[in-house]
Amino acid sequence: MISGKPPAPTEADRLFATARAPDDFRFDAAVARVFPDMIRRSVPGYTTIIPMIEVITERFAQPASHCYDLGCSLGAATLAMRHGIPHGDCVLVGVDNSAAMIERCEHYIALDDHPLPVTLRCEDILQTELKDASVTTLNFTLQFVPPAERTGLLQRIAAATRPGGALILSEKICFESEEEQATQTLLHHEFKRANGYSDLEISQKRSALEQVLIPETLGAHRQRLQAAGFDQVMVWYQCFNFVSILAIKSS
Ligand code: GEK
Repeated sequence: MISGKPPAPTEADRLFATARAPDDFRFDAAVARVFPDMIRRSVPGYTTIIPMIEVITERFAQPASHCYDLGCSLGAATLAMRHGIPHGDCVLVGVDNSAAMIERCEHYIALDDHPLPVTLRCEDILQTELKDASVTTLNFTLQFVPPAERTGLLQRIAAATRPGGALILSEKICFESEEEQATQTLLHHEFKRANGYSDLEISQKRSALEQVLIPETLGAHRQRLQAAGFDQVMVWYQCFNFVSILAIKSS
């Protein structure tokens, strides 16, 4: 039975509701406060992906291994992993470089009564020591890592992963076909409208993310994961321009 409960929205996201000077998006205290509401209303499939991380973790977590949630924000995926890990001797680590996120994450982890300890680290995932891993999650985090650093990070994750272990990689993607790009973007914006965001909110958020969230094609992700050392790479979820990939290291 799926038992992890992600942080519930307490404050509505109105951050882009009024006209503001153009500025790059940052994971600061204002974003951390509204984050549960923001991510549910902005990322198609997020509310399905989180409970499925629990299911996938249960299948791939190995006894006495490390499990990592890289870019954990408020700990939604960390909590899903905690509830999915069937071994009491696993080490579960959540990492985020936003102090505002980690502070709130500590609160949500403390509210959850599962006995498996969680170690939270406020640091850049590019600096995180990774070892003896069975499950690693990058749930909409890699897209914020500078493109030139992505290969090195995935190589380090693959090298740290035990045979039979897995990486769950969720990302916003872009498309080679201009037509598909236009249609999927339109559908994503319709999803946001249906969730109560105005045209002003959608366009201001889009501009703020332009230099910060750099999506890549599914083909680029597949190729890099295979080159990094994952033997099976499969899309297990897609909704519009958002996907989640399961990458398994079999040898
Ligand atoms: C969830 N996984 O709810 N090092 C550490 N953290 C980083 C880095 C970095 N280099 N770059 C970005 N972050 C979460 C959602 S949100 C996705 C992840 C989104 C962190 C950043 O501070 C933020 O908390 C998170 O990655 C991305 O399942 O907002 O679309």
